[in-house]
Amino acid sequence: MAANLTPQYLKAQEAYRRAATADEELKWLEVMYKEIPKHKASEKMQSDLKTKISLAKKAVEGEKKAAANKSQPGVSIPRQGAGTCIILGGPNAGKSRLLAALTRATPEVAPYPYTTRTPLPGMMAWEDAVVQLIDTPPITDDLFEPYMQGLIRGADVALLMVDLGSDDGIEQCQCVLNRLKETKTRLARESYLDEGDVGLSFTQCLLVPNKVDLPEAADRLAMLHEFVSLDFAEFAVSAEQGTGIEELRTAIYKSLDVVRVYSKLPKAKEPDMEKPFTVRRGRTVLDVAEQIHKDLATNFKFARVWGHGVHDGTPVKGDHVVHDRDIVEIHA
Ligand SMILES: Nc1nc2c(ncn2[C@@H]2O[C@H](COP(=O)(O)OP(=O)(O)O)[C@@H](O)[C@H]2O)c(=O)[nH]1
Ligand SMILES: [Mg+2]
Repeated sequence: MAANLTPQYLKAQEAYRRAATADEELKWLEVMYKEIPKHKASEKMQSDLKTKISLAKKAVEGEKKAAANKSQPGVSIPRQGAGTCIILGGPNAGKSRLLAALTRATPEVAPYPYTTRTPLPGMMAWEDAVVQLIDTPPITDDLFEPYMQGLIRGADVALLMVDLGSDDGIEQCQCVLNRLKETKTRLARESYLDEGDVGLSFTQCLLVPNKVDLPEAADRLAMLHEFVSLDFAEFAVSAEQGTGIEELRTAIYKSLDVVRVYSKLPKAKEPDMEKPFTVRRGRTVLDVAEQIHKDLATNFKFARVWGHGVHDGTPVKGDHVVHDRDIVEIHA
């Protein structure tokens, strides 16, 4: 990119991509505008941002009016763990069964559609890290809950489940994609923000054909490949019998692209190896400090790191990039 964008700008841009409301969009656009380097090379970006800010302001007004007319209560689920994965699909695809297979949550699983009426989170373990999964009501021609867009944008990854146990499974999967095409929230191989279109946000998606244990599943999977052009990484499973479930578990964790870091208190002899902190790959000890406590980042002096490329608690500055399984001791 022409303009030298700061880490603060990039973080705000990522938050903007995930914004579930116009209010949030406006907040992050304003941070992006504040953070963008003001020079010739970034003039076009600056004026684009100004346009987006004024559009967002109008949208905020619209939202206020809608709220005053009291339409639907919003649904927001506090983020937990190393990242959030939302389970999507048509009716009976096995979304709830998959949540039950990957977590200790106990959603209602039933052989009839529309059992799941509200989003239900559960925590999925991967080694010593945990990922938040969210089971959701189906998306169909008749049903597309208004809060779903916000949940999808806010998620780090989405699973699009396909019911290989029914002749309607492929069409129902296509229907989910069609409904999303009517909105500014879409699925793609990677998460990104379409800079050319205001608010058009893509969430990374894994395709999960389910019920491979059934005899007709193989033929239906071949049909899915033939008739639906999908560019997602694919993990076929049987949520009921466990086939492919561990591969999917690992793929979900890996898709977050985070590293685990263990913290050690300056006075403690040993680090806390029980529960890692997680930050995006490429992030720094300062980002780790922020995760632990806001004050720790504000008052950061230096850190000692044990791990990749550093030995014996080498002192490092805030911009030192952390690696998976590093031990970090922060001094403030
Ligand atoms: N044979 C088979 N049936 C499954 C599998 N996963 C889910 N089911 C069944 O499909 C039906 C719908 O499952 P459910 O999880 O409630 O679907 P949801 O509507 O997408 O949440 C239930 O009867 C499940 O027992 C699977 O892997 N194999
Ligand atoms: Mg369900």
